[in-house]
Amino acid sequence: MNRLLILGAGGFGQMVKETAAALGYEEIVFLDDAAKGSDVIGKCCDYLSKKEEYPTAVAAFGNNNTRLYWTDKLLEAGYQVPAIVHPSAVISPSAVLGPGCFIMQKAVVNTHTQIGRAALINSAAVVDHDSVIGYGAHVGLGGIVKSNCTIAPMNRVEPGEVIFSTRRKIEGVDSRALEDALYAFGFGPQCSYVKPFGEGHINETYAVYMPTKEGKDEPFYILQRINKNVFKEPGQVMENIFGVTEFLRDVIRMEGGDPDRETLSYIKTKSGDNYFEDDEGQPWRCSNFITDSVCYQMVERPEQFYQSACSFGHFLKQLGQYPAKSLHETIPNFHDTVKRFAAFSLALQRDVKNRARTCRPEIDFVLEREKDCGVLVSQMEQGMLPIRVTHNDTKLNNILFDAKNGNGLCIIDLDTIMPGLAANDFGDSIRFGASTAEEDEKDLDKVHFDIHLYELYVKGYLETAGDVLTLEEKKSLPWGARLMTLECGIRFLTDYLQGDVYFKTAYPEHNLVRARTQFRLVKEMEEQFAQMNDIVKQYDGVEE
Ligand code: ADP
Ligand code: GN1
Ligand code: MG
Repeated sequence: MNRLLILGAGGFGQMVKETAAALGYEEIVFLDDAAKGSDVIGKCCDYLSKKEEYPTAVAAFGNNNTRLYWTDKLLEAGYQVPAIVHPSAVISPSAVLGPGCFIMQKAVVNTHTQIGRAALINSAAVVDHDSVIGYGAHVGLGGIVKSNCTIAPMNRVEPGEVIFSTRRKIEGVDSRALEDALYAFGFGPQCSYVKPFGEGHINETYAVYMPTKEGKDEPFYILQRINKNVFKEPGQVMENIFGVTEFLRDVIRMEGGDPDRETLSYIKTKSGDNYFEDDEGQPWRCSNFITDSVCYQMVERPEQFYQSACSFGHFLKQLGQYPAKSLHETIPNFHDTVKRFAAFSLALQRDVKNRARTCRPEIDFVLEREKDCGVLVSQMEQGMLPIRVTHNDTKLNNILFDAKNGNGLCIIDLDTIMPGLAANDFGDSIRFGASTAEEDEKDLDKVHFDIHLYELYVKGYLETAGDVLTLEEKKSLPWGARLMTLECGIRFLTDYLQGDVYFKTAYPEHNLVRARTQFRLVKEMEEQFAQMNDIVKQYDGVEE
């Protein structure tokens, strides 16, 4: 016979008895210290002696401490202690119910919830999805525990009370703003941990790790705080990025590629915005993490540089039909080298950190090249060079390579997509990638312009984009390399003079060290300029 022993014959005990009867228990008896009646067969302390006759028992006390205490005693004694669920309650099959818990009439226990042992979910209460009710806790009559909440063990939710989502502590989160951003994109309840990622000079980048079905943690998203000092209008940056990436998805699909891996997919906040603004007014955005990809700080094998040329050449073509007029200028005059020179002159004149005396040779290097700064700007102003949709920050670490086959996979860091010159995109890649050392190498003897890498890049770029570039544009490429390198050096030196207000730095001379490597490369490009021009001629596809 199906028998149940109930400890506690008070009001709640009687409710449990009725529930047990509805569940099909045929003989239901009580142990109680005070109550009398034909169905009370002893005191609670007699429980050990009843096990053989009644191997199934629960502790039905309204008081949390008493209910938990006796539930644990029954479990210790080896009783079967079931969860008692009223037939009118609605329980998700994915909910996990602990021993000796009670789910009363018309209660709702939603998906992926956990109800601890001896917890009580009273009549008409609701526990929404992904919430956890600790052992011995009580959700009172009609109480509502919203999704993703945790009710601590032994706590009480009052009748009719509504509990709003509580936040978990996420490992790696060291600021309120980062936590707010994670929750704004909806990752808070699941996220395993976050950690700083990448080596960009501008934004603050984090990889967001989530649990997989196999129980491992993997990076699923890239969360970035956009540098508002650099990008004054983050809304415009994100409008550009959403526009371009959504356009690219269609192009990639038409090419037969994989739109989820060959371009970034940006994710909106839970309230549908392109980015999240934290309490301090700082903008955060989020994209998918491209798995099985590699990012290089320096060319490791020449083939990689050829691949990067093909990727950037292809990118230029993919955006050939993008409505350039719809793009916002996210950093005004970004590659106007003449204006960059003017900004440098002003910083030098002000010399707010008294640093000019520490970098005289570098200052002279720039001053001697004032005229060069105007070469491409004037060609553009004369209409000799077409304005295209360009990336404007084409360094090697703004491409992800496919870890499996080594091919260029996805162009990232789309903040500076703006109307611009192909020569600048070409040139910025050369500046960074055709160097024998990293951008901040202190030993200048290690820093050289590698003309073989340059040739590989010319080859890849013209093989992919050569059919859309005009002859004048092709001829402008070597100047692009010289001027992007000079301009970047000028920008590093300007920032050094201004006290490191723009680029991230790791030590006080970091920007000066960077400027020096750029000027070393410029000097070597100047020495080999005739050869640089010849190489472009060799691949420009024009019959002599
Ligand atoms: P910054 O403007 O600071 O350079 P980036 O957008 O280039 O910021 O990101 C910094 C680094 O983070 C990149 O160089 C790359 O290593 C990594 N990264 C960025 N986005 C992704 C992504 N979606 N998937 C994988 N790695 C990424
Ligand atoms: C910055 O964001 P990141 O690190 O990819 C900079 C580029 C410079 C580069 C020098 C928006 O690129 O213009 O060429 O550092 N980006 C911006 O390494 O200023
Ligand atoms: Mg970058």
